[in-house]
Amino acid sequence: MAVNGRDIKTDFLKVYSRLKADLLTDSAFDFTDDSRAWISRMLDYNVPGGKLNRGISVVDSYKLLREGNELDENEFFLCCALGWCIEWLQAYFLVLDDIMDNSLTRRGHPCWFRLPKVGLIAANDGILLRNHIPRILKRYFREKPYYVDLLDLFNEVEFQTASGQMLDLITTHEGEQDLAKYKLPVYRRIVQYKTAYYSFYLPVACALLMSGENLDNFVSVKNILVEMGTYFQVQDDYLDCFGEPAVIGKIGTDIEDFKCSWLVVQAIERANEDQMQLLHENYGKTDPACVAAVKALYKDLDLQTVFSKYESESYEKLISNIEAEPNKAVQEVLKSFLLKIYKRQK
Ligand code: GPP
Ligand code: MG
Ligand code: MG
Ligand code: MG
Repeated sequence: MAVNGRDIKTDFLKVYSRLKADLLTDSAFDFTDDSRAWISRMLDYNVPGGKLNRGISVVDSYKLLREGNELDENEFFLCCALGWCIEWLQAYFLVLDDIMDNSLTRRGHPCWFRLPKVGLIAANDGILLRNHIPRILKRYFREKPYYVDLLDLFNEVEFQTASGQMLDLITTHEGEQDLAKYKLPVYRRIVQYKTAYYSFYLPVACALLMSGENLDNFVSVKNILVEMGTYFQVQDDYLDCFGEPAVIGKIGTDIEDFKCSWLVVQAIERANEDQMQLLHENYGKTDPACVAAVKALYKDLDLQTVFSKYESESYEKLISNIEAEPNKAVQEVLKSFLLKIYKRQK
């Protein structure tokens, strides 16, 4: 195993195979051939096919926190296992989010629930994916002094994400659709909870716990990561409309779903009366002509330029907050995370 350097993705994926094999031989359940085949296929379809940024960030962050001291094989494995727990969490969220958002594709393939043999079995698969995380943690971390903190961290972040998802969903309620409430503070609250904690804070918090740190001492780091996560979701919203489905691996549904997207918030801030009228008539409709009218309005309002400006301003602000952090290794962790997402196309 190439413990330090070179092809981390290959080594990271090897750990996936080991964790999957563990789960398929978990003695707490008496597997039949069919159930083992189902889980095997469900995991391969939903867990490893993404960018793996969140998972690999645990390994990268831990290495930086060690400031050049090489990781031994076991430490490398443990970092990867924690990284995979985040990828499992992500798979669980996405399987369910795609049902809730009525999405068509994910990572370049039909959403799991769209497969004819799957349908709403996907809801239970989501629950199973979620339950795999404490199975992995128990097997490899039970004896660690930070085991309870780790469990608590995953539980808290899951709670925050589900709460953010609730905010995302109840603002789009049929019959109560109201563009007037789509203002920036409402937006920021939704995305902080639904995306930022699990995508940005969680990987770094895992690396800190493994390094023996107390998370209470890293409040400013958490704030920076939550800000970075907000920037990441703004990119996600932008790409939902202006990204290339072949590149982002999914077809956007935010306009059809009446989402409180960063784009619609910006449009509402800038629209004149006629343009507001157009939004009221077309936002949240599945008719492709309505979707096209909203996209045309976004172009008229030059939201692509507004986004570019937001992107460079966020970057500058984040860099200056990072540079104010006293600990150099922590600065490096935060910068490496930011560089992974700055100007991303997918
Ligand atoms: C991203 O929203 C947020 C999530 C995937 C969290 C889901 C949380 C649950 C508790 C199910 P999104 O809908 O914009 O993501 P995407 O664009 O990838 O569908
Ligand atoms: Mg969603
Ligand atoms: Mg979605
Ligand atoms: Mg999205």
